[in-house]
Amino acid sequence: MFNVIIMFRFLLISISAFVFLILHSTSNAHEIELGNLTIKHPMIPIFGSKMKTAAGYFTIVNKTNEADELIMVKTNFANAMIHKSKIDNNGLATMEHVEKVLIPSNSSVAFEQESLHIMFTALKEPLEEYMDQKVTLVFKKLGSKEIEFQVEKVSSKTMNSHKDH
Ligand SMILES: [Cu+2]
Repeated sequence: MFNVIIMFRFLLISISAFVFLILHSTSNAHEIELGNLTIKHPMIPIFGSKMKTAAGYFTIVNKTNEADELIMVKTNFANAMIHKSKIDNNGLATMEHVEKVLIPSNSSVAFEQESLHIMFTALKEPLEEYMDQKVTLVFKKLGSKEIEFQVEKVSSKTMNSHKDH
């Protein structure tokens, strides 16, 4: 009888953990429809309160038969530009400024770690978790679109590519 109670408790805990996971992942996976393009999960990871720079990540999905281009990024809270990380011949991680990013038809482009990202420098004030930040993405065809980026605390172990710049 005692065992049954323990099992029942265990089952309840598992179910609530499962429900929590589902709720959590849906709230993380926010998508913004911009007509021809969809922006998936725009986010800025933060590692602490002393960051002088930050990076923005998201995925742009283009389900149409027409390509577009991301030609500029703007924000009030920092200087923003498009960067691409790469590994140089000496095996060191570097990054370069990218003028524009082609969003081909019927495909998606991921801004993610060790790849494309929005580089934020000269932050006007520290980024804080849950204080979402507005970023304007300027597309050649679609025009200017203001997006809310979720500021999310992450451990430097899971995302350390931007600790050093
Ligand atoms: Cu960068």
